[in-house]
Amino acid sequence: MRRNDALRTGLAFLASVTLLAACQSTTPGTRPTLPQPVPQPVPEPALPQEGVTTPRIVPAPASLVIAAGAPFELTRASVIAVDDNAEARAIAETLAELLRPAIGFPFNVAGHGADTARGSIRLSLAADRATLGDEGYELVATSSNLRITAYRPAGLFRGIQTLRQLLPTEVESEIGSARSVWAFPALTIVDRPRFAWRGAMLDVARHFFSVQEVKQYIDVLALYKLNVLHLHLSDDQGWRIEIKSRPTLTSVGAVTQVGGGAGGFYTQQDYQEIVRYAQARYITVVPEIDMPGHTNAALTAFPHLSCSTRPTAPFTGIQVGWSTFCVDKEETYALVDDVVREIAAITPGPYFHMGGDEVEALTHAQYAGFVERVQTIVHKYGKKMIGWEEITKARLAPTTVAQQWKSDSATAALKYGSKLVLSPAKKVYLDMKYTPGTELGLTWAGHIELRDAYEWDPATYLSGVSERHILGVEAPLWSETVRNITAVEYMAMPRLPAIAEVGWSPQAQRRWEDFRSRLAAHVPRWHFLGINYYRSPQLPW
Ligand code: TNX
Repeated sequence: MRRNDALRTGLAFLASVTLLAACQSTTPGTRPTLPQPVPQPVPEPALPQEGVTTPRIVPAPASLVIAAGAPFELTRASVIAVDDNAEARAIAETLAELLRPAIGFPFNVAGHGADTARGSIRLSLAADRATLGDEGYELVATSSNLRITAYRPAGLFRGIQTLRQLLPTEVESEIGSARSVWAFPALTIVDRPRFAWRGAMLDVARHFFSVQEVKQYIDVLALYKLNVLHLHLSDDQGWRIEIKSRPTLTSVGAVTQVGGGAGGFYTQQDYQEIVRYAQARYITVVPEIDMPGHTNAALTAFPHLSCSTRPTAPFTGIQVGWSTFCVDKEETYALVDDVVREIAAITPGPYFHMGGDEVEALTHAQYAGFVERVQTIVHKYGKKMIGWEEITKARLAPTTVAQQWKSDSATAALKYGSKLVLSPAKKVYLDMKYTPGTELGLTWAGHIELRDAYEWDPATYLSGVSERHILGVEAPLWSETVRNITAVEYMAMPRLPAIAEVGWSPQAQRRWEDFRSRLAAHVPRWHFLGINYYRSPQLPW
């Protein structure tokens, strides 16, 4: 017994040292030629190891230590015991609903203390674990049970995504699997995100996406622990959200899209359904109404507010920079007020995105004055403002966030005490082609293969911008060439999980060779989930 204990401790220590060594063995400028697998426990001869899966978690957890000894295994008697807390209970139900179809065990959700059966799972909220932060969790799996502890419910939700990835990929199947052993090595994971904002933006203006399609994208975000869905709700080609005080915005402004298709829009009820679906996955929706440029669709409804370089008419092309509100007309601000008020009222998240990009038809002073007035309106309705990096031409409030995308102009935000969200087009624009041969996508920021999206560090990307200035990272998917969710997934996968890891995992833990071997193990998961993807030659197939 004693010998065994010592052996276990020794092996756990060895495992963590090996993991560290795997992370540190690369000399600058050289790359390991072999994938660095997560260390495996030495199997104890008496125990069946067949069917035990190796942890391949994306994004990589902050710390993972494999313990010696028998693996954790789900059994027919496994229950999910949970605190007496409505949110924790809902998360337990979500987990049970994920596990039941494939595994076929009952997975009863029960009160705390009901976790005596071998292979049970306990979800607990711990008021004394503030160091885990809002989204962190600890997952401890032993041969007898598994416990996920978090400070906040969001941490429990992130923790069950890890549990899901620890289990064999067939767990994603909706029909019973033939597999009989659902096990993974005993281990301890302590994990929390590097950045508070880990986002994905979907452009529903250039092409419109149904509520169902947006939910499908949210499912992908949830699996990779992303926590912001930024919806680009208006652009020259279409206005995509109902504004009850301004019905023509949608009756006139939503009738088409790039290429001339039918377009469409979300009723406020549709939008709230998306918000609730995201909320249940601890994802914040950030609505964007792009202005003063990119406003042709709104201007087809209100032509007298147009100071554009061409007459307003439905637009189905992809050229940018030519449309603008007349920023010197008071009626423009009445429209903005109505829009911000109505959207703020149905948006529980703290942010309203005002766009602000690519305005070529205004003077510097006109543009800056407009941004400052919109900022006041956003504050009036209780939201913080975010805008593309161009907004740094204006005087910003310290709570305003600038979203970097093309240059270092965003750094001007720092003098106001504002923070940055980094979306460098060369790294994270999911609408860029992977290679010259990619059928979909644009090329203005270059080609972005998986490795390009993975290998960069937000804290060293812009000179003068360090970790503390950065709220997080976000991957935009502009939809000029992307017409449906299958195409969205083709452009997002596998790059989105790479960017999710950039935002979540400690920089010192990130190694390309290790990442690509972990991510390759997720592809069968995507097959079960019906997620489309680009077969990047950079993944070890
Ligand atoms: C630039 S990024 C834009 C979008 C386009 C995108 C295409 C940004 C703030 N503006 O209007 O859709 O390029 O990649």
